Amino acid sequence: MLIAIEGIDFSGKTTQATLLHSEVKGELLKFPRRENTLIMNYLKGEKPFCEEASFFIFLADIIDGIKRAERRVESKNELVVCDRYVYSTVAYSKIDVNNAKEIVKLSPLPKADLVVLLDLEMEEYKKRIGEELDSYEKNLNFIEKVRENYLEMAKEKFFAKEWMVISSSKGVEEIHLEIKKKINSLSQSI
Ligand code: ATM
Repeated sequence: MLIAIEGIDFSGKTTQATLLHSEVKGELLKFPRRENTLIMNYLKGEKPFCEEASFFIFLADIIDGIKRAERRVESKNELVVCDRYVYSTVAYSKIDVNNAKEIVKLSPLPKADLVVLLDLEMEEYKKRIGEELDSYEKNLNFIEKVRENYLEMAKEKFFAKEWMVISSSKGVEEIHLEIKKKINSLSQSI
């Protein structure tokens, strides 16, 4: 099974993905992969490629990572937990979002069995970035757009068997239990 944990920065994705992975049989994949120096350099502000190309490079990173975990993705008894998946590629896309969705649908990637969207409201986001606000403030409009893109995908149930939206303002344990409950109900219905 493939479970994607999604959301804007500071929404608690890594905490939830790690917690879930620690309790189930399977694998944890974090995208973009840290060993992908091309992407890491891009995220550091270097310009190894243009913004439009970034969509395809992030997508290629995911395709390669998922291909290597294919056997587990197809297994009913193992969970591949992704800390970000193609929903990030669409939500953060520097190309038109509708085109981005069409390209994802045409890609060789599997749909997630469940997407967990940890939804963080902008006011709470500003509080969580705290002293880093100055460096991020210029990006607030972009982050707001990313959040809207995520909520739109959840509404459309884009490219996944199930979506669940959970408020990031809930406690870590409460969110974790909600996710586990949902996965248990999905496993029983497979
Ligand atoms: P993490 O901090 O979760 O590792 O993600 C790094 C950035 O990569 C994140 N940016 N911010 N804020 C989201 C971005 N990203 C994309 O733009 N496209 C993608 O396909 C993925 C997986 C991440």
